[in-house]
Amino acid sequence: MKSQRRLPAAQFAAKIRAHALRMVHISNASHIGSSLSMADILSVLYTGVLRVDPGDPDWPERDRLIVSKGHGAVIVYAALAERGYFPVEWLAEYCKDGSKLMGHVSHHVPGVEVSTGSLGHGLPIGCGMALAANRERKPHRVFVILSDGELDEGSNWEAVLFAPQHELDNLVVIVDYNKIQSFGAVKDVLDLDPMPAKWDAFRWSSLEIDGHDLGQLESALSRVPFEPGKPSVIIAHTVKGKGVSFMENSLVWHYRFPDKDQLSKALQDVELPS
Ligand SMILES: Cc1ncc(C[n+]2csc(CCOP(=O)(O)OP(=O)(O)O)c2C)c(N)n1
Ligand SMILES: [Mg+2]
Repeated sequence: MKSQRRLPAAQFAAKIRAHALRMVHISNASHIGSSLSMADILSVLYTGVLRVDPGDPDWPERDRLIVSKGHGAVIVYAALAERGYFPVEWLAEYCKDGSKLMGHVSHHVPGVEVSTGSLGHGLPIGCGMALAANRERKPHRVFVILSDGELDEGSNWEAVLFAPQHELDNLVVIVDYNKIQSFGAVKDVLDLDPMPAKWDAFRWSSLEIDGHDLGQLESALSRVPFEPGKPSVIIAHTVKGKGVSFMENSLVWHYRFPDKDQLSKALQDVELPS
């Protein structure tokens, strides 16, 4: 496996937030709040946790990452570009006719394992991949990022039931628990609390963390599985729109895209202090 240039997670996160903001501005696309919400999770995964080789995206022993909330495509593509899977220049073509980068996460893009966007499919697929790896005695892990509103889909709960039965301790779920879905607060649409108790009752090993604290993310992700023989779930408390003052915890930025002035303000917000 070739060695790759790695940026520290904070610097990586600032870069991908800025890319994502420019991408939705250029393409008039939605889901910037959703994307900013998982920027820190993706940054920690790609700067230290995932055993992958961007020079050989199909390396059989690579860890698999499924971003089930495929509407957050801009931040996924930005992370893949910054990690070296394809040129950063591709990002400017996001969502344009003929572009390699389609609106939702697509497996035609180097580094993407599974096309997602229709919510509720990432975890069932991840269970299958983890089961196959165990049966074939392969060492790779399977990581799945779920959104909270996505957990309204019943298919997730079949998979949550399935994974402990098959002792899939090579499977790690990260729930991007930002408390907002497309048209309202999660607690008003379909309340998920108490979250850890639900997963524990299904015989997963759970951990609650601040999903924007890079140290907590690194520590949690570096010690999976939490218990041998059990799948792990990290319930990451996050903020929709994290990093941009006027987007944080705001429902409208699920669909809205920034105009020129808003983009320039947002880019200042996400810049790291020098
Ligand atoms: C099966 C399915 N139904 C509906 C949608 C439309 N949709 C796109 S994003 C979204 C919900 C977003 O809320 P959440 O899952 O909490 O994700 P967040 O953006 O907060 O990360 C919905 C319902 C979809 N993509 N798939
Ligand atoms: Mg949400």
